Amino acid sequence: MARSSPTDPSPTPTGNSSSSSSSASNSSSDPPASPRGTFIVFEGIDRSGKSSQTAALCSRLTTAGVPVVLKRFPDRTTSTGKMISAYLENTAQTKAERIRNGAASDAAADATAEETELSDQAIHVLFSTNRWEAQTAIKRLLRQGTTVIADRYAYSGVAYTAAKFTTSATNPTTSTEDSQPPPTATNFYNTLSWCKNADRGLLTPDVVVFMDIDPAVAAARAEYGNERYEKIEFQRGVASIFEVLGEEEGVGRWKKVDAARSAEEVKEGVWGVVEPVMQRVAAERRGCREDLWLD
Ligand code: Z5A
Ligand code: MG
Repeated sequence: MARSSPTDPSPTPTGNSSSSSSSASNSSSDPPASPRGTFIVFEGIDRSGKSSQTAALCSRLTTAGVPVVLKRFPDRTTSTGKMISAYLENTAQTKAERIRNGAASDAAADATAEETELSDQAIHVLFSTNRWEAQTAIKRLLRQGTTVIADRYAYSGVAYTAAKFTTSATNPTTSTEDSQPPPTATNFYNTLSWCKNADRGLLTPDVVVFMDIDPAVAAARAEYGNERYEKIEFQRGVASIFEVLGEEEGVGRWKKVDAARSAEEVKEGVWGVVEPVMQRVAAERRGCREDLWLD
C-alpha cells in the first residue's frame, strides 16, 4: 500500500475518499479510493545525470518503503525500442563520407542514405510510439499507488526533434549540403506544435525534474560522444528548446535542479523538489491526468 509521504511512516487511511469534486477537470476517471502514486519525470540534455539520479531516487524511495517503478525512455527492450537503439548507435554520415565509403556519385550517396536512414519525422514518431506503448502500464501502476519515475519523457521527444528542425546547421542527421536557413518565429512555433502532436494526450507528469547543466560541463563527463546526438552545438540547441518547454509548463511543474554539482548535492536538490510534490499528490487524491499538451 502506498504511503501518504515518503517521510511519513504512518499508512494513509484507505477506504472511500470524499474528495472527488476537487478532481482536475481532465482527470481520466473517478478519483481513487486510496492515493495514487506520483508520476515523476526527469529531463535534461545528454550526460546531465538523469540515469544516476533516477536510480538514486528510486533506491531512496524503496528504502523508505514507498512502492516505486523506474521507467526509461526510450525503452530499448521493446520492438520499437530496438529500432530506436539501432538508429541512435548508427552515427550519421555526411554525403562526402558516404562517397568516401563507396558510393559512386552524389546520387548514389543520396540513395544509400535514403535506404539506410530513418527520416527525422519517422524516428520522432517511433520515440512517441515507444511512450504510448508504456501508458497503460504506467497508469495501472499509478492507480495502484505505485510511484513511477521516468528517465526522459515527451519533453525529450520535442526538444531533440525541434532542435534538428530549428538549428539545422548543427543537425547531426543531415549533411551540410541539406542545411536550411534558420526558421522565422512563426515557423518555430509551428515546428514545436508539430513535434508535440504525437504525444498529445499522454499522462501528464506531476513534476518534471529538469537537470540543469551547461552543455560544455556535461560534455566533459564519461562516454560523451558515443551516440549520434552527442555533439555540443546540437546539445545547445536541445537545451534552448527545453528552456521554452519549461517556460510553458511554469515553475509549478517544471523544477530546475542545478545538475553541475556533486552527485550527492544533486541528490539532495532532487529530494527537495520531489518530496513536497509526493506529499501534495497523496493529500489531493486526484486521478491521473491524461492531458499532456491538450490545451
Ligand atoms: N531521445 C530523443 O531524441 N527523443 C526522445 O523522445 C527520447 C530520447 C526519449 C538516448 O537517450 C538519446 O535519445 C538521447 C536523446 C534521444 N540523446 N542522445 N544521444 P538515453 O536517455 O538512452 O541516453 P543515455 O545513454 O542514458 O545518456 P544520457 O541520458 O544523456 O545520460 P544521463 O542519464 O543524463 O547521465 P548519467 O548516465 O547519469 O551520467 C552520465 C555520466 O556522468 C556518468 O559517467 C556518470 O557517472 C557521470 N555523472 C553523473 N552525475 C554526475 C555528477 N553530478 N558529477 C559528475 N559526474 C556525474
Ligand atoms: Mg541516461
